[in-house]
Amino acid sequence: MHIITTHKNTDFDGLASVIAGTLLFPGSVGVIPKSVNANVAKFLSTHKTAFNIVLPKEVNLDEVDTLTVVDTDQWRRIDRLNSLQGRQELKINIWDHHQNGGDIKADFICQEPVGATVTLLIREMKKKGMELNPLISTILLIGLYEDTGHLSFPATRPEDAMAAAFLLENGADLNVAATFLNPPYEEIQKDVLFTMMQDTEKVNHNNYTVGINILRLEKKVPMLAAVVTMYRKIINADAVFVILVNDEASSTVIARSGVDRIDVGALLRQLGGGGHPAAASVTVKTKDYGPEEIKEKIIELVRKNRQSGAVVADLMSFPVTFVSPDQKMNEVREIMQQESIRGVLVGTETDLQGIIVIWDFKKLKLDKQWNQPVKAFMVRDVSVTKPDMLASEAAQFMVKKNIGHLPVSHEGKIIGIVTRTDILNYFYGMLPE
Ligand SMILES: [Mn+2]
Repeated sequence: MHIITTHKNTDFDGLASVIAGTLLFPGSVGVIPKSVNANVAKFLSTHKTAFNIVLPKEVNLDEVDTLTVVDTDQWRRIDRLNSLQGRQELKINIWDHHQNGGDIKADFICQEPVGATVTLLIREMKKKGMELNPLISTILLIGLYEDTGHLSFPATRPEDAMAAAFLLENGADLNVAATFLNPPYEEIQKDVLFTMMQDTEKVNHNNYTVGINILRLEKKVPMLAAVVTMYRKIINADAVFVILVNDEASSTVIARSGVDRIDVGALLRQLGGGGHPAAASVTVKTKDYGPEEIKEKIIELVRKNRQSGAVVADLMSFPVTFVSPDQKMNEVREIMQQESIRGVLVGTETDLQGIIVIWDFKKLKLDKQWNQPVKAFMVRDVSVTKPDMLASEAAQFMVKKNIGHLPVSHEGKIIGIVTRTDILNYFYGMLPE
């Protein structure tokens, strides 16, 4: 018997991947954990019979000879199948898009950093030339959209979009998908959102804002993760961490990020959790850390977070062209034309006196002014940066100051210059060789 299962607290990507697996591998049975997310439970309550899926307790584990695990690679995340661990002659397959390095040792692994696990299974379906009915296409699309934020999360890959196209071609129903993806907010969710907004503590660090919140709820709130996503947008934070006190024994942290530089998955992994750069969670036992300690820990992690992003030294141009303050304007213009640059620095590496950029030429109204020295037209108040400043921060600084050239100073010497072109190249991933 071949069973296909996924992680506990099953989300739509997990469910969709199991269902895709049962179609790809004829004769297999999907095993859905007892605990599933609230919106998945709602979906299953009306759709369960349409699929070849059962609960773990309905499986006779003695008959299992093949185990396929989707959307996780960790034993502790799957439900009640632990007795299979270490069984001789059990064939194990993994299909996953997480990069956690889990402890399930598999005979076959398809693990790639796409936006949703179901994308990897859809690739296989396309290869086999399978056609899907609208119901199957719709549930697979819900999984794909949930994990990629409707193809908008930074982890989304081109193949996710092509998988979505395949599902739409096969009749996926966007109206049905929307009902499950955007459940209506009810009074209970609004109350929680309001409570979170009132108690937010904001931490500013390295030009980004992080909201942190300890939440004690009297009863379980469905769709809390969706509320946290909305909460981040409403308080306009780059990332949020909501510490939900479950009971005396444990708390669960739900984190959301809207920027590349704060990878909440990486941050929460340091507390034993997991997830993606944009969405992650962890459950912490109170005997390890109480809610207040978790908060301190998160603030510490946020302050230590030095995202691996490029720094100014990685993208600056050098060597830098300097002209003397007495150089005539027509000579300066010629130098800029020859070198195809839009600005030059005035002075020397160790004595920066000013900058002149192509826009400053507009100050020259009369022909004879082209014979005057550059010092008469240059801008004297020049902002400089350091080589270890984050590229994204340099970009923000240049936008704020409305400047196109930012000289880079190291130990009293100008060693390079960052231009708008350098910044654009960086943000579009076109770093020079
Ligand atoms: Mn997933």
